[in-house]
Amino acid sequence: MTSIESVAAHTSLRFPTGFVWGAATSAFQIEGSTEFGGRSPSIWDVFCRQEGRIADGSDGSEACDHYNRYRDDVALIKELGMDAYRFSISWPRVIPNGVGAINEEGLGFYDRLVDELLAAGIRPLPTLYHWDLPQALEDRNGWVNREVAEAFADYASAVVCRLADRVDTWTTLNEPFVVANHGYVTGEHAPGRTLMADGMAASHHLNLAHGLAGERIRSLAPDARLATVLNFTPMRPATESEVDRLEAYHRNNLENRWYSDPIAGLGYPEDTADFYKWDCSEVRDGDMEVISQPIDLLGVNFYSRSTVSADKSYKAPIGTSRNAMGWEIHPPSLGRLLRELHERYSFPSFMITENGAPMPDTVRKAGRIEDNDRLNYIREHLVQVHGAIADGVPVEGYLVWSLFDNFEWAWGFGPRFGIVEIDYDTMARIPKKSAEWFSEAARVNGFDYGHLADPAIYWPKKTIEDEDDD
Ligand code: IFM
Repeated sequence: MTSIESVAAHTSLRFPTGFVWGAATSAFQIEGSTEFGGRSPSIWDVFCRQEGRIADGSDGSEACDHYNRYRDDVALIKELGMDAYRFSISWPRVIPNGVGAINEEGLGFYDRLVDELLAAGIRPLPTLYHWDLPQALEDRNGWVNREVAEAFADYASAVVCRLADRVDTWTTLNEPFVVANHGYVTGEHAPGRTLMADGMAASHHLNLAHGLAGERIRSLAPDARLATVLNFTPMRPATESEVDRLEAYHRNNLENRWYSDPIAGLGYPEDTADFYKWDCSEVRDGDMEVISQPIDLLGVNFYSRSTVSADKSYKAPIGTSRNAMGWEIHPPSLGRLLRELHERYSFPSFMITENGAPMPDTVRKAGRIEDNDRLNYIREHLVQVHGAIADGVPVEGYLVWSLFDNFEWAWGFGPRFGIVEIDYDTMARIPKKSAEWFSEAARVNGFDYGHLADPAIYWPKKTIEDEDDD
């Protein structure tokens, strides 16, 4: 990366040459056509059919109909001037039984998508697993079963063999914490299971899956870069009480370090394993070495921070700025997080692989949604990224979540994260004001920003330790 000018005196932010501007989606959230092209049911198809699981009773069978409209969608991404597009590959489309025969029609879809992107000058950034486990593998105990990690490596090999000549960066998993926690502990996500011990076993097998697939990627595509995508939610205790601090400490270890620490060779935070009563019996000799092979890029998904209390009835104070799903909006936490990740780990590079917000999207002018709130959210977070880069954190790009309004898992289609509106009646794609702003920012590799007279907005490094968190 080229050097970046000192930011404090400027009102015009410019990112380093080559900074990547793009958008992200995932297969189940946008593709639809879940019963076509030889795809088998995933855990999400089954979960959606269970009474009460999805807030609006919806499912992913149509979603944004991207499976049929991918050519137009790629044209739109190009029109928006994006450098890269992050999407996920659906395991049940490619290997319907989870193991064994490859479904040519399914793999062919991603082959064509990658070609279409490249022809449009857009860099494809595929993620191999974004939550849609083939149900056939859940029937064998899902991620609680070690064999699923091995099956994932075989699936990864099949995809990499086919696309390696056109993909420069392979991402193994998206947000394994959410997979293990929401899927196996709280039950709010598919497969809807609720046992802490299962969640802990799943977490190790997800780490192992990353490692085993990583080995395959290294041998099949030696020139490609290996990446994984983790979500980070900085934690702060609600009060200074010992119990709140302890709760925040272990939650932080479980949500924010459980995947990155082992990859960085630091192992699992042991006291937190004890706290959650995990005896580590799933960890076999050699696993931690497989998991800790070097990665080239850590994808950072960031949305919010959490205020943690040991008191389950704790309610955050009214007045905090929140998105339409109630998540606190706190951009400085992103700048701080990036500096902390860089200090803690020696990963060569970071990319913001998801950041964005569901907003009410009620104001419309001349047929277009005037989403100033989303635009501000994105801009304020980009300011933080810029500040972190200025402090030496190697952040190579920013991908907004999401390109489209889409299926927001247990929330259904209610929350709208897109910078492009989807009219679900007509499937029309209508760029919102934030999309136009983002497109211009991508074009000039930055944006004008009015408040830089206040350098504190950058969360300068020297104040990390002693800042007051408000
Ligand atoms: O929609 C999800 C995405 O699939 C994973 N990261 C968080 C997003 C918003 O909840």
